[in-house]
Amino acid sequence: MRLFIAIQLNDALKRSAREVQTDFRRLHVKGNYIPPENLHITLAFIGEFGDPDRILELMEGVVFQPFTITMDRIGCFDTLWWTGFTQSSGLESLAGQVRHILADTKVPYDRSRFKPHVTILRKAEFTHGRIEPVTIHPASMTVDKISLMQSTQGKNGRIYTELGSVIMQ
Ligand code: 2AM
Repeated sequence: MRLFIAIQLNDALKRSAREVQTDFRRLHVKGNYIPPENLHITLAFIGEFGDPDRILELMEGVVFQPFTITMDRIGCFDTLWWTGFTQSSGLESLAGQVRHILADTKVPYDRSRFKPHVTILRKAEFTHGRIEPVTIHPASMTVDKISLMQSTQGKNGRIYTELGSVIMQ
């Protein structure tokens, strides 16, 4: 099964991301708009792995103090558009810790550098010229949970299912 470890967004962040998507639509930008239930921050992408319980067990070893993140920017990697965050040492060290635990136990994961972002639109196509949304209503949330997610292909796109999570007090 296709697995990744992620932070799920609270409603305020989902709302703010949706507003940016609405702005893209108003600017006649075509593409794959990510539905609200699929919005997340990936900490580590594992990919095909047969033993989710093993990953959940490893996640139990992650320890962090809950911290606040603020989503306040928009950017792109080529045709993939995202919303991003005020630099957060909490986020960096959480991703670092998750990845260390996977590396230490030889669980393969995508080693590309961690770039905290929420993908909101893939394969963007500017049909009326390249005018980009620039405003985002900053939104914050407390990160106190990490989730093991399974990605499957549904009829109308990817379905992400939370297989389990670890919550910090
Ligand atoms: P993306 O949104 O920037 O593409 C599920 O695919 C999640 O894992 C997405 O958030 C995706 O990021 C992320 N991811 C990271 N590395 C990936 C990879 N090598 N293949 C697919 N998804 C990856």
